[in-house]
Formats: sequence, C-alpha cells, structure tokens
Amino acid sequence: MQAYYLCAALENVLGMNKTILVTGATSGFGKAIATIFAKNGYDVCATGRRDDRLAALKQELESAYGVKVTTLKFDVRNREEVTGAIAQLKEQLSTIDILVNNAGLAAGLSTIDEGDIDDWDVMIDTNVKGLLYVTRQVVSMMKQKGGHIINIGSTAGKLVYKNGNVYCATKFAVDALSQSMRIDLLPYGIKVTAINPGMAETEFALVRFKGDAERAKNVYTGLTPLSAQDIADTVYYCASLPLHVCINDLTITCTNQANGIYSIKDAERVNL
Ligand code: NDP
Ligand code: 8X3
Repeated sequence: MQAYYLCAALENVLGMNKTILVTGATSGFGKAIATIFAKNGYDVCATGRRDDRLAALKQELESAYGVKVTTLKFDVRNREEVTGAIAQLKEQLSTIDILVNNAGLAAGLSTIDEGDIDDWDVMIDTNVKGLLYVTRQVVSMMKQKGGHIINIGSTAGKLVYKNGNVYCATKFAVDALSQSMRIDLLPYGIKVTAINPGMAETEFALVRFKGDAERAKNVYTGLTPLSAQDIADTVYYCASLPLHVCINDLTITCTNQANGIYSIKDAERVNL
C-alpha cells in the first residue's frame, strides 16, 4: 500500500498529474468534485452547457491550485456533440484517469397519469442516454491504463417514492448500468463505483421545480441536508483508495434521512 501512495506522490512531483473528467461541473456536486480534485493536484476536464460558469471555474481552479483545467461545452443528450468534444480532447490527452458521470436532473414531481412527457424525455435523455454517450467515448481513453468510473446515482435509484416515477426509473437505470459496467470492464482494470446520495442542497430542487425558489427551499427546511462538499469528499475518498480496492456501491444520506422515502425534520427528533 505504501508503494502505491509513493508512486502517486512521485507522479505529482514529476508533473505527471492525473486527469479527472467531471460532467455537470457548472453547479452543485460537479463543481465541488472538480474543485476537490484540483486542490489535490489533479488536472481537470470540466463539462457542462453554461460556458460562462465553465470559464469562471477554469480561472478559479487554475489560479488557486496551479493545475490544468480544460473545459468542454456540450449537452450530454446530443450524441454528436459528445463525440466531437471527446474527440477534441483525445487530440490533447492520451488518458483520462477518472470519469465522474454526474450531469443529471429531475424535472417535475407528478403522478404517472399527469407527468409532463417532455420532462420524461429530458430526464431519460440526460440521466441515462447522456451517461451512456459520455461513458462510451471516455472508456476508449481508459482501456490502455485502467481507470475509474464514478456514477452519481441516487437513493431514488434504490427505492421509488411517490411521484418520483420517471426520475426514479432513470436512477434505477444508473444502478443497473454501474453493475453492468463493472462486469464488462473487469478485463481492463477499470473500477466502477456508484455513489447514491439522498437529499442534498444544490440547484437540483430549483431545476426540478422549474425556478420556484420557495418550493425548492422548502425541501430542506427544518433539517440539515447533505452539501455538495459532502459528496465531493465521498467521491475523493473512493478515488483515493489503493489500486486493488474498489468501492462498488455507496449510499449516503443526511442523518435525518433513512432512505428515499423516510426522512424527518429536526422537530421530530426526540433528543434535540
Ligand atoms: P445541479 O442542478 O446543481 O447540477 C446539475 C449539473 O448537471 C449542472 O452542472 C448542469 O450543467 C448539468 N447538466 C444538466 N443537464 C445537462 C445536460 N443536458 N448536458 C450537460 N450537463 C447537464 O444538481 P446536483 O449537483 O444536485 O446534481 C448532480 C447529480 O446528482 C445529478 O445526476 C442528480 O440527479 C444527482 N443527485 C442529486 C441529489 C440532490 O439531492 N441534489 C441527490 C442524489 C443524486 P449545465 O446546466 O451547465 O449544463
Ligand atoms: C435526488 C434525491 O430524494 O430528490 O436524487 O430523489 S431525491
């Protein structure tokens, strides 16, 4: 184990920084993940659709941590954009060491007979097809040396909740794909980790409720939810283990949440 850490330290001293690609790095988990890896000497490839935020992140991380930050603007739902962007990356880089499939969203919260079908398309296209498009391209950059794919699932991918239908289905799909990737990529020494967070305060609820800030805020009142930093710390932990160790599946909630259905407010705690 000591040799592993020594090699990792030596690689960084020699400027052979490892590279992480994070999708959805313009906000929430993705931004915090890009930041913690940059802070620890990784070069970062940050992706998203909002290029003003990508440019600000590049400036912030390069000046604070002296690492190289490449930004790629693409919509994960657009297969041609994904292929073109990663092809461009392949001209600059031979390897991606870690891929974090994080870009995703929930749109709406309605029963199956009332849900907006456009919302269903957006969630399926982003959370499932987008993850597949990106993975297919990046895996080809990992096969020579091995690597680590970290998929951001959800407690919604472990247990369905009322009105969660299509969002839950997409995260169940992420769970199934993580299991499948782990089997298919064994011969290449590519680790696959699924991280399944419960409620965390980011822009997630604002997006789900289409800009209704009050409704979004209400999700988290009366309890302390997870933060983006909590998830970034967890991702970094999983990625920092020795080469022979792979956390397959990790579910993480705040202390007031038991699973995708059961959570309580602080006022319901008997000892607070
Ligand atoms: P945010 O809304 O804060 O961030 C979502 C990120 O995804 C943004 O950077 C956004 O970038 C990117 N994104 C969304 N759609 C696309 C697209 N079509 N193409 C490219 N990028 C896209 O939410 P979170 O950080 O909370 O969410 C990150 C992941 O975590 C999601 O997969 C979500 O399902 C999951 N999750 C969230 C939980 C929570 O409670 N917050 C709990 C469990 C899982 P841009 O708009 O610039 O494209
Ligand atoms: C996001 C968490 O509880 O809104 O995946 O589904 S939840």
